[in-house]
Amino acid sequence: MAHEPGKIRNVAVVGHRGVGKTSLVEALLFQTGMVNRLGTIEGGTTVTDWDDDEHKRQMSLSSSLAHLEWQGRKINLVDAPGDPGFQGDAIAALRVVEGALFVLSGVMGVEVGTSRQWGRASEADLARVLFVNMLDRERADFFRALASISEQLSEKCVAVHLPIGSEHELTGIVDVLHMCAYMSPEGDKEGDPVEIPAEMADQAAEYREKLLDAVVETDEALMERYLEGQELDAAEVASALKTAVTRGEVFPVACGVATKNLGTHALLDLLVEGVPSPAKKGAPIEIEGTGTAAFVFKTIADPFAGRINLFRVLKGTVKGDANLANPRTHSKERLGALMVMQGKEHTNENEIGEGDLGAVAKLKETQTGDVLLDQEQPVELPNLGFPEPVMSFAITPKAKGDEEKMATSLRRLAEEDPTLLLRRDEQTGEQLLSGMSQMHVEVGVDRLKRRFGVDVELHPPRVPYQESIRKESRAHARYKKQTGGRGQFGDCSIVLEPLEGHTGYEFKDEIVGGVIPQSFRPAVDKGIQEAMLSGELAGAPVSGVRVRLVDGSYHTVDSSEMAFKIAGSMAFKQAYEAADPVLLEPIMEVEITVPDDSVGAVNGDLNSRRGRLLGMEPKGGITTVKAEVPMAEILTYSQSLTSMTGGRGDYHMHFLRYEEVPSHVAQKVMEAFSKEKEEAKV
Ligand SMILES: Nc1nc2c(ncn2[C@@H]2O[C@H](COP(=O)(O)OP(=O)(O)OP(=O)(O)O)[C@@H](O)[C@H]2O)c(=O)[nH]1
Ligand SMILES: [Mg+2]
Repeated sequence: MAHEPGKIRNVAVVGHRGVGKTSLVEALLFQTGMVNRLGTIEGGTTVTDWDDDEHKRQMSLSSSLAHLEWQGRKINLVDAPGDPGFQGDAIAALRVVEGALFVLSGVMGVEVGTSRQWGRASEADLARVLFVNMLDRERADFFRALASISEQLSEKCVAVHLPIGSEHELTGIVDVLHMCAYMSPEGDKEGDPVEIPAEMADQAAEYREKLLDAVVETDEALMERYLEGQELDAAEVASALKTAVTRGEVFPVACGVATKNLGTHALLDLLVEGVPSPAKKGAPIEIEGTGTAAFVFKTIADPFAGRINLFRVLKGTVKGDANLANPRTHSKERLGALMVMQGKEHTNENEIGEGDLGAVAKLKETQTGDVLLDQEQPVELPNLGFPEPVMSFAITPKAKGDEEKMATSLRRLAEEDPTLLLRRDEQTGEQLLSGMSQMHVEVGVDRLKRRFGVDVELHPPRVPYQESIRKESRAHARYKKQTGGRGQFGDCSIVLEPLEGHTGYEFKDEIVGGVIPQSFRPAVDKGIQEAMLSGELAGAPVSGVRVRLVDGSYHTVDSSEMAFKIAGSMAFKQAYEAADPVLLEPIMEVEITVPDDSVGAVNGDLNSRRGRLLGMEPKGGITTVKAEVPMAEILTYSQSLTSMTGGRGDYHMHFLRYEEVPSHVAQKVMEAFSKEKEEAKV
């Protein structure tokens, strides 16, 4: 039986890396009896971190789906990875839900990842509930975290729960909405609410007042009565809060300890009350004019079960064994059994109703980002806005002959994760695997081996240098071979001129009086273009050159296209040497987000990478640094940033333009090139 859309809550669990999202999902499942014991990250026993690679690294690497029942509602939880390398999954998760549960560390407060996800949740206009976790840890401080939340995320964030005690003496939480308390179950099921301990009475009253202030702010009628000094009853406040939260006018801040299952009872209440149902909010992605529509937000490439697609029903009811159209591939997909996922486990269902999340296995071509419709019609596919990969490695199979297998397996991994990209660099000829971080690419490599049995090696990629010229030059070349029979004769004079910005190529035919017949002139051009593919400095392609073909001569019998091609290439090489050739390198624009206290280290480091600072934007403890940095210097930045910021930094970059390489650096590149050439000869 499908669930009524009004009784469903879809929640993406997001936040910075390692703040306890997966542990919290586990606690919620445990509290509601979906699992019988509270699994742990350390034991590799949580429902939503089920992959071997996740166990090995003790972190989430992809989104995982779970569900539970509370107060007669079905809550779907999408446990998203916090690491920026895997943010593609978090981005997609935020597109299929009505609400986001932001988990924060009580020690760290708001972090780079929190702010970034918050921005995305704002764009999607989601209801948001916050949970300050890890309050049992040393140096955890709920009120400090709360201050960072209201300063850096939104002033509309307001505490609804308070800790009783702190750090290792934390004994429970107070719920100032329902004016009750929960004592720490220390890993057991949380019991029913109890009375607020006497020593907490004043603080509870103070925060109750703050909560009321925030709530009446959103409700005029209530505000009037409140100002007149009338007592507002609990049900009224709860209902006004509920409305405000569902509309995104108030963001309640809860707290607790995921690993002890403290705070889950009150949190579940908040999710049911605060997150709007699909019936209330309407589909997060609009598809016009169709009866049934589902959106695939995640694809899992499993070598045994085949491909599994996780989807959200946008409209209508998806039935098992239905034939649905995929407008991207213009093909029909026959659905097999439908599944409701609980981590890696599933139960079969006959149908998945509107607003619900489900899964289906073994579709032929459907992948992340696709929609499935009851009938084919042109639709604009929702743009998930995945960021561009920021770093690339050259990838080669360890065993010769595995190239094809490597490519097909990587293509399957890319279906699962569109931010993992395999492409061939036309210039360097290398296969490049690009991803969002070094770890992201390395996890891809682990999966290649584990799932597809392909062993590969990663190397830093070659920098796609270019070459160009800085002044005009002229050369004359004659290619002549006359040794019995038909000979070869080509002869030309050319002038090279630099083009603006070191880009482009122009060929100007300025031959007068037919000193080279019309039919041979294109051959000169061709010869030059071939010579330009590999410049003399570092074997890099030459650009930014205008060639004028100004003079030449020919022989009625011996001249041929081939001879003029060779003459053109010879002339170019001569002229190039005289034209003050220069090496060009790609410059990247880099945007780095780091905690304020790392800005000094990061800027110093950029300086040593020949970076140019473009600007800095501090915002509530986190600074965005923009800079231009040569690609050659930033190939392995991921590791350095992690060590400079203790894993709290994040960056992305894109290609900007080519620039001349400073001569002392160019010297080294050229030396390396000639050494390589020597070695190749041996
Ligand atoms: N002391 C304490 N440790 C916690 C708490 N919650 C989680 N942890 C620990 O923190 C670590 C990270 O927990 P996860 O649940 O994997 O965090 P996450 O946010 O899912 O991490 P990613 O998905 O990788 O971003 C694990 O070692 C947990 O045992 C908590 O409330 N208190
Ligand atoms: Mg996790």
